[in-house]
Amino acid sequence: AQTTQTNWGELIRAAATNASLKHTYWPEIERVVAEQIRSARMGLGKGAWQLFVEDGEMKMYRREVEEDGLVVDPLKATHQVKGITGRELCHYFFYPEYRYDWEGTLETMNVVDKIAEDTIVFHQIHKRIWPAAQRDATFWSHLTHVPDEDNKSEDSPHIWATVNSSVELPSHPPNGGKQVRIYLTIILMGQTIISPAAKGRELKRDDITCKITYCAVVNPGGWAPSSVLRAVYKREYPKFLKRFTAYVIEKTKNLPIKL
Ligand code: 18C
Repeated sequence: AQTTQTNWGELIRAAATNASLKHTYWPEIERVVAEQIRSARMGLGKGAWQLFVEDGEMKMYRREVEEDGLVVDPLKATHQVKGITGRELCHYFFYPEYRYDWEGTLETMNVVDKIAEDTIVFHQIHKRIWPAAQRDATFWSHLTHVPDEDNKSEDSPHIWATVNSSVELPSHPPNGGKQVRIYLTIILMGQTIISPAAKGRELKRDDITCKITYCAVVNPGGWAPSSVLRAVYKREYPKFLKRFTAYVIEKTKNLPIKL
């Protein structure tokens, strides 16, 4: 009941930089980010979601949905990783300087506009999959954090999230080049759990676990054979989440913990 009352918009605004708040995108960013956090925090509910990948702590669920004959299956994944924080997780997902290190589907990535320290606009061209046309995407990305409703004590770490959502850019019209434009809405969210054993002493990486939720809806934008598309995402989503979390563990293992 508590969750339904939470004013996510207000919490997202409180975390945002002034430059983001002043930008024309802000009302949309606030709306989409709030909606994504709300739905990522919601459990799987009854029915509908089918488990299609299970690998240790990592679980991936999908709903089979088609729009105008195109597969747009929503994905919801949960994972748990020891030794990293939600903040660190979202840091490496958000900032462009790390993207080529972990994003296996990328051909090129360009920062179109750095609106603020917490909002960046990207144009990405992705690898082509035969026999479909190559895809590209234009989207804003916003990094935020909100208090953890499950753990309300003053000093408990915030939940961190990065949300990516498609946006039209006059400078990069869809289907202008040889790529077909895809449309995406994605959230990566991390909640840091601290072992009670760490109370009263210095925190070590062994004491922390990051509970991860990743949700994605990708509209392929144009023709792509359904069976190939479902086979591709079944391979790519788990590959991404495993590779990316391993990357964050590696990058942070000798750094001070950032809660
Ligand atoms: O969230 C992720 N990455 C973010 C930063 O890049 C960002 C980007 C998301 C776009 C992902 C969609 C890319 C599709 C392009 C085709 C796939 C190429 C595969 C290359 C294989 C070598 O938010 C992590 C993303 C994890 C990967 C998700 C794959 C989802 C596939 C969905 C299919 C949509 C396009 C279909 C193309 C036609 C295929 C027959």
